[in-house]
Order: sequence, then structure tokens, then C-alpha cells
Amino acid sequence: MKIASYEATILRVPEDDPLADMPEEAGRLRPIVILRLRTDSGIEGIGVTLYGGLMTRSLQAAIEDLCAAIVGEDPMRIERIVAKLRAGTGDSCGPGGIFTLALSAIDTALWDIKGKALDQPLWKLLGGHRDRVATYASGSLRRGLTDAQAQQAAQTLVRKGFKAMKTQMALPGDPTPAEEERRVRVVREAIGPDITLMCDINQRWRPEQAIDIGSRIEDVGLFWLEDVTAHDDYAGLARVTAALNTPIAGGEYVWGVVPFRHMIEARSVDIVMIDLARVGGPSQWMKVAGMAEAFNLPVVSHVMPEILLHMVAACPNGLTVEYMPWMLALYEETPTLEDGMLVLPKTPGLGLKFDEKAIGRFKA
Ligand code: SMN
Ligand code: MG
Repeated sequence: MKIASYEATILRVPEDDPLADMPEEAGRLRPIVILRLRTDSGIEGIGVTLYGGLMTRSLQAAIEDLCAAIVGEDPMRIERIVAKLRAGTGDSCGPGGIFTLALSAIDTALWDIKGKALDQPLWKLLGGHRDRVATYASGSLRRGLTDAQAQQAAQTLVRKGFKAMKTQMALPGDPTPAEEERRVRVVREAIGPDITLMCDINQRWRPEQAIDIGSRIEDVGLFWLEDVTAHDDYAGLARVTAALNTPIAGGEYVWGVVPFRHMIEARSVDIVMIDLARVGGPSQWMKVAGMAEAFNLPVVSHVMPEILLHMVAACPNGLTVEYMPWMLALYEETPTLEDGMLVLPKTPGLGLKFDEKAIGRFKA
């Protein structure tokens, strides 16, 4: 089997909130690039990447240029292809930036091809540790909402059967620590003590703020506090992690594999979050998961649950999948939720098929 052709398409997908119908800003769109990688045997693999923002056309072009260089290659030899792409860019276009975002879509499509060629779902190829996996609702309880909106959305999520959900602090404006504290308490009050609650700061606090506000809310019983300060302030993160009982999660902003080593060695986080696009695809995601396992740390996913559930379910230290619904509409079907858990698909590869009508609507 050989790689024969490719097609990279820019889409704009709504950043709305199908889970609780409480979008932070109605109508906001997020540009992404989808890839179809075709082989001479008729098998097609798909991949999706994002974070190009204003440079999304450049991201599309990067995918096309990289794919052009691998036409004729055996798609089952993924590490050989990754090495060829790195060498072909003089080992100088990554890990931080568009090369890695593009590589992620290609690596994902290659794993989809491999699964289809071997007639096995990806989670089994990658290790197959479990066939259902914990998940939590994300994208609904954002910092731009009022307290009342956040409470209403949280209760909708509970009614829908979610056993876990993520909210945000670092509220807009210049909130006092007491105002920050109030938000997480009103969400907890709305859902009761038995629902798992996480909270994302998105790098917006200084370490001392994180220790101050984190200390005030220890009794809220957060499952984790996420990205409490700049993602690459490994020492600052470690200070917060050591100071608080609440587990600290981080890693979604980290590029490639090696910086995770520094983050983990510095004991910066208790829970390692790995973003598929920034790490460079499933191949690299699993390497970080293995490294975290060696340090007795769990790993969690970031966005795109329909793809990431494979990786989290595959490894023994996979903890939970972020159920961020922004991309679900791209596919004819996505993995089902049962008793608040995600059920792993039995179909080969990613087990996903683009919904061509939806793709037509989202085309830029
Ligand atoms: C998040 C940030 C940026 C894009 C999507 C999601 C957020 C999360 O940090 O963890 O869901
Ligand atoms: Mg986050």
C-alpha cells in the first residue's frame, strides 16, 4: 500500500454549546483544517487540526507541502514518515508552530489508515487498556457567563447525565479573589457534592494568585485546577502544585514531546494534559503518556473527544476524556455516552466518517 493523494480543506466550525445551549458568544466560529489522505488501495485516512487562527491558510499549505513529500510512502511506516518530514524541513520548523499542527493531522490520518488496513479500532492498536472511559463536559461553563447562567448550564449538564464537568475562573475584568471564589462555589452549589468538578484558569494567574485563590477553595473539592499560570513556568507551577492539596493539571499548551520531560521532572503538575495538535499527533501523544506513566502520573486529553478517546482508553494511566463538543457535527456519528462514560467504537481506525453535508456548510 502506498500514499496516493491528499486533500486539505479549511472549515469554520461554530464554537457553540450543544451540551447546555449556553454559548459564551453566540455565532463565534473557529477555523480548522481537515485532511483526507488517500492510498492506492482505496483506504482513506482522515485527520483534523486547529489553532492556525489568522494563519489557517498557512496551516493548510503546510499540510499540503508535507503530504506532497510523502506520496509513494508506505503509510504503515509512520515513524519513518515523521522522520522524513522532520528532515525535510531541516529539523527547524518545529516543535512550536505550524509544522507540528500540520504533522498532527497527517499522523492522525496515518493511524486511521493503519487501523482500517488491519481492521482494528485505533484504541486497540495503541494498547487497548479499556473499552469505556470516563469523560467530563467541557465548553459550557465558561468565564464569560454570569453566575446564574453558569448555574443553569451546570444543572442542564447534570440532567443530561454528565457525572463530571469543567468550569473556569480568572473571570473577565479584574476580579478580586473573593469574586473568583464566588464563581466556583455557585457552580458547586448548583451541582451538589457528588458531581466531579474541574476548573480551568488558562494561564491567567500569577503563581502567588494561584496559591491564594487555590487555598481559599480547597473545600470545594475540585478534581483538578488547570493551567494555573504560564505553561512554561515549570518552577512557578511546581510551587503551586506543592502548596495546594487540589491536584494541578497542565500541558495543553506544551509543544512536542521533550518539554513534557522538563515539566514532569520539575514536578510542575499532578495530571498531564496532552493536546493532540500541539504534541504532533497520536504517535507523539502516546510517547508523552508513557513518560508520564513512568513518573506515576495520569494523563488526560484536550478537546476533540471523538479522536482523543482512543488514546486515553489505550493507555493504563489514561484518566478522563474532555468532552468538548465543537467538532462533533463534522461526523455522521460520534462515540456514545453511557452512564456518563464514553464507549469506544468497534469500527476500524478512528471509527469516524465525515458528514459531507455538514462539511459543505462549514467550508470557508
Ligand atoms: C481550551 C482552550 C482553548 C481551546 C479549547 C479549549 C480550554 C480547555 O483550555 O481546556 O478546554
Ligand atoms: Mg484548558
